[in-house]
Formats: sequence, C-alpha cells, structure tokens
Amino acid sequence: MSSEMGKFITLEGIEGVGKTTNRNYIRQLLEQAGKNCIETREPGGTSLGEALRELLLEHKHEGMSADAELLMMFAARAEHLHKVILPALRAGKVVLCDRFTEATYAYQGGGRGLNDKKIADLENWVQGDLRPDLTIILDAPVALGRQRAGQRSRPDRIEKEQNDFFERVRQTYLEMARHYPERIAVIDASVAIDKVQDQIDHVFREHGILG
Ligand code: Z5A
Repeated sequence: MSSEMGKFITLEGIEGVGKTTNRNYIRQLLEQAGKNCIETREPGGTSLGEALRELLLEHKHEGMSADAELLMMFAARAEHLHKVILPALRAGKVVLCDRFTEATYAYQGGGRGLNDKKIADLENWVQGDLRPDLTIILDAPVALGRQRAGQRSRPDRIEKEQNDFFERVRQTYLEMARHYPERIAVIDASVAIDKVQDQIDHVFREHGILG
C-alpha cells in the first residue's frame, strides 16, 4: 500500500474475547494520537453488508452450505471494500475493522473445513493485494470466551456451534499469526482488561501506528 494511504487495522479472535470492548479503547488511542479513524465491522459495514449479516447469523438458515456462507462473507466484503474501506484508506484515514478475511480463514477454513485455496482465490479476486497493515488477534481459551459472551443474549447461528468448532477456529488464528508475524500480533486476552490494553499499547508502539 502506498505511503499516502491510511492504515488498515483489524481485530480478530473467537467470540467473547473482547473485540468490541477493545475497539473502543483503540479508537481512543488513535484519536489521542491525532489520527482520523473510522470504525467498522464484518460481516456488515454497509447497508447490503448488514442485510447479508442478518441472513448469515439468523437461525432461519440453519444448515446453510459452507460454500454459500463463504460466498456471502465475500459478497459483504466486496461491498464493504468498495463503499467504505478503500475510500477511507485513500483519504488517509485509519480504518479499524472488527473482523476481516482472517476470520474467513479461521471460521470457514478452520471451523467449517473449507479448503484454504478457495478462500485465497476469493481473497485475491475481491481484495487484489490489499491486506491489513496490522491484525490483532485477541486470544483466550474457548471456554473463557464463551463464558464471557454467554452472559449476553441468545447465541446466533454461528455462535451455537460446539466447542471443537471454536477450538479449530482458535488454532487457525494462531497458525496464521505464526505464518505472518510481521502483520499479525497475538494478545493474551484472558487477563484483566488493563493488562490486555497494556499489550495493545505495546503492539501499536512496535508497529509505529501511533507515531
Ligand atoms: N464470521 C465468519 O464466520 N466469517 C467471516 O469472514 C467473518 C465473520 C467476518 C459475527 O462476528 C460472526 O461472524 C462471528 C464470526 C462470523 N461468529 N461467531 N462466533 P461478531 O464479531 O459480530 O461476533 P462475536 O465474535 O460473536 O463478537 P462478540 O461475542 O461480541 O465478542 P467480542 O466483541 O470479542 O467481545 P466483547 O463484547 O468485547 O466482550 C464480551 C464480554 O466480555 C463483555 O461483557 C466484556 O465486558 C467482557 N470482557 C471483555 N474483555 C474482558 C477481560 N479482559 N476481562 C473480563 N471481561 C472481559
């Protein structure tokens, strides 16, 4: 990505690890550093994307095929990229996105068992060479994430999968971080929020995002 472009930062992890909680914290960090930042999420972020999100997460479509799920994730992503992410990056803004393609590798690849090649083909088609500048994986044991998330409302179509599904999702995230250490950082999200945020500060300093 050219130097005039803004930075693309994504947050990942299994449910309940604190993506939403820490997104607010990161936004404050960026704003205090004088950065112009937008927050968005996947699937979603546009009116078409939010409509696809509803279709993907509601219980009405139990048993949706893994291929249909994958294609809908990328349909939402294509719209999101064209309408929101790329225009903001071109305007020099920081885009802070709750989940992106690493979630597809983790959930549709690791979780559902789809071949990585299918995902990589769609990634190259829809994104060209755009990849996040920094991905933060908030990592915690599945039981802890589920316990934290479980204190809220009824699980959606994906959240109601079993622990072994989320274990595969978690392991796929950790594997991606080992593969791309220069752009994917893992943070221990099992500790108290202030300790999680100390680690976020450290990663942001290391990657020169605030400077
Ligand atoms: N999905 C997919 O399959 N493929 C794709 O390509 C994409 C997505 C892009 C929607 O995601 C679903 O889409 C998701 C993957 C799939 N399904 N699942 N599972 P989502 O991001 O909207 O949904 P989510 O992962 O289920 O988010 P979440 O449950 O809202 O989790 P969170 O945002 O990471 O957690 P949180 O709301 O910030 O925190 C949960 C609770 O824990 C809350 O009460 C906090 O106060 C508490 N918390 C957070 N951190 C701490 C610490 N450190 N200590 C104590 N308590 C804490």
